[in-house]
Amino acid sequence: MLNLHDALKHTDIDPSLKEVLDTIAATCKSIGGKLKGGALSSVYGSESSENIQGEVQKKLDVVANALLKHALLNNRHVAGVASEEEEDVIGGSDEGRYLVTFDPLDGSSNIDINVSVGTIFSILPTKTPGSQVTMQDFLQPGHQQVAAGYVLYGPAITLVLTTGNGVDMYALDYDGDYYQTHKQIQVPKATQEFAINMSNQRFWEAPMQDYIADVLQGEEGPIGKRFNMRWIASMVAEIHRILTRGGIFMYPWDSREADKPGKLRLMYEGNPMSFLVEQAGGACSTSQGSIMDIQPEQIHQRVPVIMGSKEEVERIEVYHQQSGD
Ligand code: AHM
Ligand code: MG
Repeated sequence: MLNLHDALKHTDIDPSLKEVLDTIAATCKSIGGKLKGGALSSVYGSESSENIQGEVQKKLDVVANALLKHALLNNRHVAGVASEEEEDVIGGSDEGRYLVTFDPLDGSSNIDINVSVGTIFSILPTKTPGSQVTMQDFLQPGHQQVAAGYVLYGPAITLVLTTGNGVDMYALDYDGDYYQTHKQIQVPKATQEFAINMSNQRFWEAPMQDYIADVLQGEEGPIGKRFNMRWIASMVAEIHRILTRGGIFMYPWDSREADKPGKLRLMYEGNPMSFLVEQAGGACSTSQGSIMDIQPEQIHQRVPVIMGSKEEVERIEVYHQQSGD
């Protein structure tokens, strides 16, 4: 079976980008090792600190962030990093050609209960090689990404990657190497499975409320088919399910906090997951248009997210267009 290193060797991507991907893959192996140790690794529980998002940090959020930051800043091809857990961007090598943004441990509420979590990453080109990076350098729309992926720490540790030429999956074997298990995966166009946190229903906009109400009516409603629902509260696990068997994942705009249009972050979650889903033939939307077309204004900006099987994403966009919202 082809390991990650050899699989990347057979592509025509820039060798320095391959080295960045190798660094991420190796670091995620260490993060996965800590998770596998569970309570024995002393990584359960929370820190007394809050991150820039105003969320209490889990111990493993801090550990995973430190591991990725250290490894990437020691890679000479990395010009800078931005993390969901860091207030500011951090400059790296002057000769670096790549910027890496990451959510070191997504789905943190699942750490202490031993349910799947993941690391999400996005790689952007440096616009100003040779000079110290600034926040501005990172503020590129998602369609500029040169690579994106995640590592799912589930029953198997799985790396899912795109470099803009489809989506491939790798599983971490006992020998410590990632081996390719799936090539060019495709999200089925139609689905009967949806994922949304229903407890936020009353805070959604009217078209989202209408769509879910119709979904819940099943074959007797206007959509005319019966749906199943899943909610793991771990975006990596939800997107992995969707890449594997189809479905739709939504964290839409809600009115809970005026300054947060949705919970998820554009640079660490919205863009990399959109790149993967679109590369696998799925669709992604804010409900008003493409996530990857958004010109970011802030590194930690939030975005409403609707992604997965194309037919269903398009249907939700129609609900919004018809209401004018
Ligand atoms: P995190 O990056 O702080 O872990 O938050 C992101 C996670 C997503 O993985 C998941 O889809 C969502 O938060 C779950 O949120 P909620 O607890 O509101 O259902
Ligand atoms: Mg996250």
